[in-house]
Amino acid sequence: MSGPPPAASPLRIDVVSIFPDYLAPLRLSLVGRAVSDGVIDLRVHDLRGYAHDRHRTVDDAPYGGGPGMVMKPEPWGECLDDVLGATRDALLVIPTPSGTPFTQAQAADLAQQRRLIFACGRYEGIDQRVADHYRTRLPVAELSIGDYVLAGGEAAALVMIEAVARLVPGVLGNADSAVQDSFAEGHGGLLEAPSYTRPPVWRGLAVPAVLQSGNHGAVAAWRAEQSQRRTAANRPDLIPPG
Ligand code: JAH
Repeated sequence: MSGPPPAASPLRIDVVSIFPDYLAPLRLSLVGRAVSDGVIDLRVHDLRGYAHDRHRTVDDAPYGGGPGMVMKPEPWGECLDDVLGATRDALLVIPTPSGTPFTQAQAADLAQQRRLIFACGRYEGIDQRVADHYRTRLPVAELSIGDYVLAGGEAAALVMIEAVARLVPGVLGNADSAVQDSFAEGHGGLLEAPSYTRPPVWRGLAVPAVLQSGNHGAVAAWRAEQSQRRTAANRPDLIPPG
């Protein structure tokens, strides 16, 4: 079947990693279809291709001592210079547990960019001079997807790219756009009410009667109450101070 025509100006996403195969899931599902359709121009780069020695070394011991290894700046500089070319019209994203929080609002911001470059570190992270140098050439965002430490930035990049991609025009179908709108509004910053589908009774558990009543006002009121209860129970930090 013929898909939609390629986007006039696709969002270009470059990802740099020493494990380029880690980004293979970006060829699947929703993001994969956007790539196949030309709505997203995805390019994955192997940082090791920019190492110089026979062992393709990309790491070294940390100045000041301490455990683990740090990614050397030179391969990153040569790789990012190559990926960037002459452009400053890009945002460089560095996933790191020391970054500012990645939120839905951040995802919406990233979806407005023409180009995103994800620099995925491993070991104890990338020599800080890489972020500091590129900040003199283009916007750089050191972003955290949550308060836990991963083995590298790749899994965080997958998360951020999926969250961004579904906000890019032409990635979701029309049916899903409405869903996206309701999430964007975020129920006034509260969690979603639970969802149900057929059958009406499953393993003795009934779908709440109000959802089958056809009374749209009653459904909306029930969902608002469920949102409030769930948010209070699971995310009290999201409840506005009263
Ligand atoms: C770990 C480079 N916020 C989640 C997150 C993001 C990145 C990393 N860890 C956690 C990470 C090691 C090296 C990045």
